[in-house]
Amino acid sequence: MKTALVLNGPNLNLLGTREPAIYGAQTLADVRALCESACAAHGLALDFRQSNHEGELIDWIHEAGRAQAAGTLAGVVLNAGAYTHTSVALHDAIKGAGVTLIELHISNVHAREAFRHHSYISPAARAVMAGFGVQGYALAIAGLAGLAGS
Ligand code: CA2
Repeated sequence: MKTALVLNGPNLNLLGTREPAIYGAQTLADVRALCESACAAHGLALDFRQSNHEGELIDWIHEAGRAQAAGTLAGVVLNAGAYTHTSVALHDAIKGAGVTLIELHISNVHAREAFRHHSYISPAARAVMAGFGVQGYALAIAGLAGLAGS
């Protein structure tokens, strides 16, 4: 059984505590449970992580590249949070790792402030999903399973 790695970036540990009009009322623990169900439905194991540190996210993407090359990983779903709009380093990490990665956003970033309209992740991602709320995580896992043929 292959694994889906779901990575969450800065401040996503605050989900469900503030800004419910934008991000909904569900916590990151709820999102993990939703991802567990989605992975189970698609015959995937789940590895679910969150970090507020750019370098840690980069290390995890490198690890994912090695795991995918070894045949144990289906790919990555990445909500890079605000690093989406700032991080050339994450862009380079995704390219360098050669990993199949789906960029995910809970909110429709294109309907928000102009500074959220540009993503450094998108050119390195296999697919992009935004605006489905936390349900987008399940949709992205289904998409990853389809790409991986599981
Ligand atoms: O819509 C998304 O998923 C975002 O990636 C979320 C990021 C934001 O910077 C991106 O532009 C879009 C923010 C994550 C922080 O989430 C919070 C949740 C509750 C309270 C405060 C922050």
